[in-house]
Amino acid sequence: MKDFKRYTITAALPYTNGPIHIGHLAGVYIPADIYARYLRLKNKDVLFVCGSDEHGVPITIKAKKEGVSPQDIVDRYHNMIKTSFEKFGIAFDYYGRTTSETHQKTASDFFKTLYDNDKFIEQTTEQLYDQEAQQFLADRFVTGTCPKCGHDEAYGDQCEKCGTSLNATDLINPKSAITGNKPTLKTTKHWFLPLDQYDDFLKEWIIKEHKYDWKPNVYGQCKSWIDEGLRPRAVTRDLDWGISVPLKDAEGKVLYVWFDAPIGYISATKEWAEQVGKNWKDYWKSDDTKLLHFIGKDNIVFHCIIFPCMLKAEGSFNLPDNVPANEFLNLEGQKLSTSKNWAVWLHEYLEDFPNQQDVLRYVLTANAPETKDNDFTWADFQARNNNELVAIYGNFINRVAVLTHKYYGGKVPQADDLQDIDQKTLQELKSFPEKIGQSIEKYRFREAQQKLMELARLGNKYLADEEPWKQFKTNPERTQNIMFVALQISTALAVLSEPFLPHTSKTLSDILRLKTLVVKLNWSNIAKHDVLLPTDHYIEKAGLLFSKIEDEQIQKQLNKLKQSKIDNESSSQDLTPQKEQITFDDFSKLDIRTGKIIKAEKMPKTKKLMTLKVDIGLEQRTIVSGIAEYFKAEEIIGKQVSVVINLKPIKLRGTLSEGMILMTENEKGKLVFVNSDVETPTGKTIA
Ligand code: B3M
Ligand code: ZN
Repeated sequence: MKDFKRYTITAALPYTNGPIHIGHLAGVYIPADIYARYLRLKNKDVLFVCGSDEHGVPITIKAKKEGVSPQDIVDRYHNMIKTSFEKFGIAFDYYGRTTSETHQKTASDFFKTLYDNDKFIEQTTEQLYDQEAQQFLADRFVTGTCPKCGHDEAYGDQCEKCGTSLNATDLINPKSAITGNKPTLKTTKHWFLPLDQYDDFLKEWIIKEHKYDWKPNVYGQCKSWIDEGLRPRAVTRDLDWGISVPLKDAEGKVLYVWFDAPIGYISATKEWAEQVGKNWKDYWKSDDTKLLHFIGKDNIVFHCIIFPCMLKAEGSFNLPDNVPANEFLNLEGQKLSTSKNWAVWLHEYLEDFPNQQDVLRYVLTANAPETKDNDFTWADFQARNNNELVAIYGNFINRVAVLTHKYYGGKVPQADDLQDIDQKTLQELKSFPEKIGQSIEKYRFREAQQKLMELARLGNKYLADEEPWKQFKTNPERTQNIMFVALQISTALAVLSEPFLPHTSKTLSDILRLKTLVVKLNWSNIAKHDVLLPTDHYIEKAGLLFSKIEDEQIQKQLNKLKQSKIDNESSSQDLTPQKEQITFDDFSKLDIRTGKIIKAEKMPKTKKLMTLKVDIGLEQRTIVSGIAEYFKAEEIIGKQVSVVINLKPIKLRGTLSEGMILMTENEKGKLVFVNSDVETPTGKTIA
């Protein structure tokens, strides 16, 4: 990695229209935080900024829905989001907001500079208009079908499915998000950034210069947009919430949110520099500063094409060196959705798993959607905690601390007879900072964290192989050497865990009392010292680093999601029963038993029918069921099912069917058997 003097790291400014969830953390903030913490541990000059994106239509829509002002909305969520970040240890140097005075002025001046230098085209065009709401429809005020990929909920400025940036008039079958009406057209004047004039610049800068160092998902998207040809893009809007266009003839017009928001990184830098007495320009205009934007994939076009063109047009700013965008995280196989409450909200997580922020950080990094969309499941969360953090990392540290106290009253023992295995282990330990660092520098955070866990594994295995607890009575000297080595590994683990598991690293550093060491350990000096924790250094008693997560805790989370699903279904679907009401007496006439399918055959010459033999305890029944389109015979043999056994037998295609198997739909809309292990949200029967 070229040695830069300074690093300016930005993380996408979240819209302040709701709390944040695991998708935000996994996609943007954890990777950015790992990177920033790593560089700080290497004693680099790092500025890590973020802030609230407080303009734009998402906020206005939320305010309209609640009948409050946009300012009320941003005030509410700004604090909530900021607090969530702090609690999860996302260590920004500064967290700003785009409603701040500095930002208003910075964004306004930026626009004015481009205007004064003739960088815009002024154009009066026909734009979408909602007659009833008396409002122009741009951005998220209008949805329609994406002309590129056919996604039917594309927004007026972007399709989030394929990432393409759009003009509202490009949408097929546009619909107002305010009234649901079909928009009309009305003329209005706006200022456009002629992206087409930046074609040569983008081809040189992205396609040539960044072909190999940008992630393939980022590079690929950019290349295809550039290849298709870019068009001028309006940077102003007819809206009443935003930064006023600083021109005389621009009454009622504001800057497009994607014009002002990225400038928010610069304003945040100015506010931070003012506070800490630095020069903000060093972080944005100096050749030896590396600029990095951490974002989610839906923000690629804005950070790789539009913002760089703005910076280029202005002329005095650095361009980003890299834009390591992640793909999306799904939850239990389904797209995260704020409106459907299909999410794990950070503030709610903390209520259910207090002080377990690092577990979530760990799991989200282990499953980070770095190269493709990825899935978060509660079962995986539990398994990774119990089998990796508790069983490997926690177990190792616990043994080391407990035995050090038991054998040596908490003091690091003398080691003057290190054997080959000890030397080898200490040597291996020294390779970790470099190994982990290499992955971080390539933005491969999953891989980096796996390597960190290899260090914990190394420690755990070393103790298990050397068995100091067995040696203690007969060979106390050997035990001293083993414990000495184990304590060195623990120390390296405390330091190297910091970017990934900051809370754990702090607890472990406190146990080891690293602050009291003469040499302050960091990423760069671990490999340089033969002894990290010297003989006679006193350590505290073991504190619990991780605790087991029980099945009930996981079930509670799954139930929450199930409830969201039910709430959604009942609000979005007509749940009026399709059949006549029945009484309890009617229902209790049904004799339902559990049985096991012992034989299954598709009925010849039929599409849907399958002949089943079901064992219901005292007898076996033949049942003809209409499930052949959904299941293969061999898949269902041995399955537990619920059977109505007192249904009047009926002959179907010559076979007497002596009952009915109960079926339902699972949460993915798939047909499944009703059995004793499955709880059914909706009851549906087919014969
Ligand atoms: N607020 C979009 C988002 O939250 C937008 C990012 C701005 S970064 C300058 O996804
Ligand atoms: Zn699309």
